[in-house]
Amino acid sequence: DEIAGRHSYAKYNDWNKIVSWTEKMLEKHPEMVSRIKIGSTVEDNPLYVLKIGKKDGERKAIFMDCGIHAREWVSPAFCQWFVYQATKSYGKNKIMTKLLDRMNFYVLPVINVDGYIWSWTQDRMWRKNRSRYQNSTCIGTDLNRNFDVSWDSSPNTNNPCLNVYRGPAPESEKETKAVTNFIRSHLNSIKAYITFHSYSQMLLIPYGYTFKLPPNHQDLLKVARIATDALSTRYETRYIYGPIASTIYKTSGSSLDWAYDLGIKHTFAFELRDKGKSGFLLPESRIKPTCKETMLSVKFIAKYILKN
Ligand code: ING
Ligand code: ZN
Repeated sequence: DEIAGRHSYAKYNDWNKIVSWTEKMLEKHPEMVSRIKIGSTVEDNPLYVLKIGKKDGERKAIFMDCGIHAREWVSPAFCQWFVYQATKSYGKNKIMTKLLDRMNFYVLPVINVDGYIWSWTQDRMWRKNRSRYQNSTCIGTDLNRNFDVSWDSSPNTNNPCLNVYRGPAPESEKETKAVTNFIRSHLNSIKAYITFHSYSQMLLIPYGYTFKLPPNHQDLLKVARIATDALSTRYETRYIYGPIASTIYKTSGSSLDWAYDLGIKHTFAFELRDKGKSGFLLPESRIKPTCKETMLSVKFIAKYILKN
């Protein structure tokens, strides 16, 4: 509405603005964008995936999600930017045109919709979703500990009052279930999985639940190195890269490890800007630069997936 203002790529957009933005993308690019409702949240908000690219036939695909953690606002901002830039540069930018001719991108702009709304209306530092379980007065499950991969193997994740609560069972959360069902049913085409968090300036690869390295570690490490090099070309932003466990910390039940062990051999997690100065409260003036540099990285990963 008038008072709240319009959707902007240079600002953080609330959930209502993001929903109407998905509609705008559909209207603007009907031949290139479709919207799939993959499920709904605990509070009955819709979970929308935007499919970008040609609509006919089966193509290689990359699945990307943003906003698994409520307070990491620059993450959904990137997913919106990605859809905008990709559709806008089709037919103009040679690389993007080739990518969209030959592959599909599935973009989930906000997974944790209920938490995102809560972070706008009640608690800016909220991380988890908003589910409740009878045996605790504490609210919320950390969706990035709720996936069915070494679930419950790290300390503290069994405490409903902590930020890393794993939930009462693997895939107990509707948001997790919606994503895993969608990915499982598109496993033939999905060749890469990319998830966006903030903050720390890192590009993470498997594993989080073990210090063991996956069979194609060298490959993933090389892609991560070149992707972070590409990112830094724009503003010299420094990213570090490496396996989750040795680069940030050990984690169990993460979406990245789950997707990898399901058979998607190229999985990446971005920890976007910054390194802690503003942390989750990254100023709006930093949104566009963050998105522009990250785009270079994602484009490189997509080119690599197309070739290999
Ligand atoms: N960090 C992530 C977290 O879930 C992470 C780190 C990313 C772990 C990907 C596993 C997989 O703790 C933040 N900031 O949320
Ligand atoms: Zn996060």
